Amino acid sequence: MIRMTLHDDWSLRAVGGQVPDALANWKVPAQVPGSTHLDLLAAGLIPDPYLDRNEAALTWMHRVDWQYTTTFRATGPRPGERTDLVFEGIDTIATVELNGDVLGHTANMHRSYRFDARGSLREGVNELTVSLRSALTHAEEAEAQLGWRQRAYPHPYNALRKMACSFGWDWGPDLQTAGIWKPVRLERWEAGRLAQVRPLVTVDPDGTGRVDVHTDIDSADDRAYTVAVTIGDDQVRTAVQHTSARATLLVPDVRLWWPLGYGDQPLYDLTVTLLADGQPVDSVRHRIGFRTVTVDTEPDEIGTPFTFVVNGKRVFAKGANWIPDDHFLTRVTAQRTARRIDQAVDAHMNMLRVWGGGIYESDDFYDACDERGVLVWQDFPFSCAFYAEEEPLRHEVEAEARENVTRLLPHPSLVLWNGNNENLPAYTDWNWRDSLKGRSWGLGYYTELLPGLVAELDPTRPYAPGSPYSPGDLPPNDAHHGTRHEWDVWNAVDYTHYRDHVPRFCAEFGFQGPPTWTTLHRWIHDEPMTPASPALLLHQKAEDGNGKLHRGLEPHLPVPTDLERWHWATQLNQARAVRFGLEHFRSWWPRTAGALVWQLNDCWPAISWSAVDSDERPKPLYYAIRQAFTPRLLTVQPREGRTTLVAVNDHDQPWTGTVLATRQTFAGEVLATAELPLDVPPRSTAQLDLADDLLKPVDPRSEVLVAAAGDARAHHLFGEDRDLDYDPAPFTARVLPVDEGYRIDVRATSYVRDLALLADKVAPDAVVDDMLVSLPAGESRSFLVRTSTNLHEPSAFLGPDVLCCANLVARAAEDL
Ligand code: BMA
Repeated sequence: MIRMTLHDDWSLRAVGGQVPDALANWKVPAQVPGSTHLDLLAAGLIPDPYLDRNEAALTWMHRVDWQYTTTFRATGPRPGERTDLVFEGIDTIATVELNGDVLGHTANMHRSYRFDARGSLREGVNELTVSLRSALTHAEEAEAQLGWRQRAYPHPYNALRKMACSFGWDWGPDLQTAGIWKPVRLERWEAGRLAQVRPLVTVDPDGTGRVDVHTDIDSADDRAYTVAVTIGDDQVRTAVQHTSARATLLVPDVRLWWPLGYGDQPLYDLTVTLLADGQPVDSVRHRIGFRTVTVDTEPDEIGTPFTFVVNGKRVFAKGANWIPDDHFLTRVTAQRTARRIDQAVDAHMNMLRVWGGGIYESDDFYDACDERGVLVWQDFPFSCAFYAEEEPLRHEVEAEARENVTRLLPHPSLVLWNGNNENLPAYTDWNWRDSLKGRSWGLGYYTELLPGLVAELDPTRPYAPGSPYSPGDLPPNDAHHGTRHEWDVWNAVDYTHYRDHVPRFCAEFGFQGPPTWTTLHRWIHDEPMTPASPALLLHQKAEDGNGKLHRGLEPHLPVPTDLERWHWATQLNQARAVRFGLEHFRSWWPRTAGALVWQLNDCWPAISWSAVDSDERPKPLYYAIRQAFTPRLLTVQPREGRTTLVAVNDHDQPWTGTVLATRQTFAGEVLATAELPLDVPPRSTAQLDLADDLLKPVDPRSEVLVAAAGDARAHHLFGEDRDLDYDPAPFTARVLPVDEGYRIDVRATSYVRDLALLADKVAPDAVVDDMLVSLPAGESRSFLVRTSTNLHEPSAFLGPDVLCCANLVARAAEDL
């Protein structure tokens, strides 16, 4: 097998559509893998699409037809030799020609394509052309043929198989990508090749690892074919019957792969080799991990749980939803992906959900999750829309599902296939049903086609029809059954209403906030910049986004008029809203068995629900998530009409000791104390009663309840910030240079609520180790800021809008 990568010497030109005069008749060098926006940007023909209002100025690109061309040298085909042109991914509607011969057409970004090039490949120079039609124009025509179907956004993303958010979303730009987005190569082979390899990995009850390898081969002639499966020193061989073979390899006393926080992630190298007449002709390698996974959905006295069970252990899924990490997918390197997943790991996340408006994630993504013990829930790419079940869509759906299930199943991190995002409530709850007028809407994909394919190809893994989902005729978002998306908070009610429901698994919930100050100012240059200035508003994609931000803030903190204070207050409120939800969900384990925050990452600079912004900087929300996901959490929660303390022990060891609880004034005078014995078994929660004298303040405006056990802390206030008598300048601080950057020592002179160091304001590369820390009067805390910037004035870290806290924005400016 000879593989020749074809990534060099590509050029790009527009061949149809309305191109601005200045761009007519050009041809630019093109990157493959890549996309048209990036090529035009590199050639200086368009401005950066993420900057200010450029997105709106680039809508002409929606209607353009493009042509990618390259030449490459090759020897002509030899007798008996097979020559295939392999495209791992084309975005999206394309005709592929080699030396003027049409090799085929493509219509699905989620698939790869293999074209037989034997009749067209020449000795010497070959010309390869990929002509792309406007995906939008194609989708509109497809929709006219299939019938209109409801969707959450204007363009008919549901009429073709292309990443849905490519056409814009409530956190993403409407910059329609086009290009050859994955590798392309010429494969030359004789005898045979491995067309498909499916290693199904399980663990027998006695601890023996079992790999069942299913292979399909493509053969060029009639030899004796054998498949060899190797792990370390162990090998099994099996003869190919017709075109397929199955071999089982057992690994006694195998080391188990565990989710983060439960154990190690040993990975084993698996090699599958195809031999023709005893000679190796092709091979495939995978790194596999041995573990079992199920989802417990056995009805119980409350309803229907949704609890992941890995290697027999019930797991509370602590995690977030994952969207494409850059709207221009080809810029997402393995390193960038690994940094993002490291951030998830540092925040104690053991699960990421790859959301269905994006893609089947990359092998880089899955490799990083395999290595770190991050469980992955993969949606099939269907989101917030009705989808036709007729041709030509149907066979595309089947083809992409077959291919991607096969591609991703070797990864131990993958623990769930999920049919779609929110299409079931779209049918039952969103008043969309009547618009169908009897047309298909995708149900057959989610309840028959996709589960059938998973059962056929990947029978070791659980499948869920959708997210959210409840079994039978129940409303899909029923809190007592299956998965739930909690969006009343953010859309309609205050975040304290998270406590209205105890879902069995909260697969989505979240709250918006702006990106970090530095990211905001790198991409937006409104003069003056306000929350409603034109470029900033273009980067706020949610319906009535700023209205919801402000209505969500007002019950807690006044909405500042000054931009910098507004920025801090809205970031803080985002963090608090999600922390409130997370502590509630965790406190209900094992009834609630998962909390996935919407959303970990961003795909462009935006006011969005993300914890990490598009320039990779953690927002205050990120720190709040990390604190709320700490393995040992103390949280004050209502139970049966009382205020209690819940201790959550997400650890294999019991949590024992003493909780010291005090009610004290903001000035530091202790008014009541109690010592509460703590004894929480592994992976469980315990409720601790709080005596009345801890809970009944003399002056609710100036007292706080603090409960502490080791590093775990819970703070409970007796009113909303805007009603409390905080000292607006409650601490002293100093800054010292240290090896990694700077250390900031803070001492509370009065109660400090949610102290944060917005370090990027001082140096763009500066990152602080913790924030949103509350300090009772008299307590000290040091923060480490990592930066390689040598600062002339490190005291800038102590500025009021850098080292800030809730006290700063708790009162409206006019009240101070
Ligand atoms: C959820 C997601 C996305 C959306 C998010 C925020 O429903 O599935 O569709 O971006 O809400 O509105």
